[in-house]
Amino acid sequence: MRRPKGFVPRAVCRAVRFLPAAVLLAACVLAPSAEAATVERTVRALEGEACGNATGYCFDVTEIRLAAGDRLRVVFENPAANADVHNWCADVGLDHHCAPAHHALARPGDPPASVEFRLPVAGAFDFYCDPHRAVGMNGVIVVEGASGGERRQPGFELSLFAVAVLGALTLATRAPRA
Ligand SMILES: [Cu+2]
Repeated sequence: MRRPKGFVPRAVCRAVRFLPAAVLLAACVLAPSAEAATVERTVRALEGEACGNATGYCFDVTEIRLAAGDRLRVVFENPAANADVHNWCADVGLDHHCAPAHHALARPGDPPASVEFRLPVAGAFDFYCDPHRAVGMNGVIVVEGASGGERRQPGFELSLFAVAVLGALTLATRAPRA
């Protein structure tokens, strides 16, 4: 069979016809792939009257809220005005996250120490200063459930994209004969 001038195989025409739909679908699928947020908080150790409690030990932040899947970055400071050593640690499941690392202690006026980790599941997780946990230097990380569908794993979106492209190609090649 002779092909007329300018002939483009039908399957290619159909594939091209479905391309905008595939691209649109892919865009919809990939757009909400908003990387989980990184929430940053500076937490300072306080001593004395600033705490308003009997022991005189506390943090200036007692509650940190974020969504499941988010990363938390805590910058911990032990201000030079303090007299004691402190740190900031959190227990998440079996993991201990501390600033300074490994449950080390920061002296007054030490440079800020930071720690960053992911909160994979909803729940409430204690944070505390190792030496002063029992005397008021503590707080809680409140992790709320992820908002619907916006915090999927990248692999999930990639597979949806692949399904979208395969679907478009299948439709293109299966279109009825003219
Ligand atoms: Cu302390």
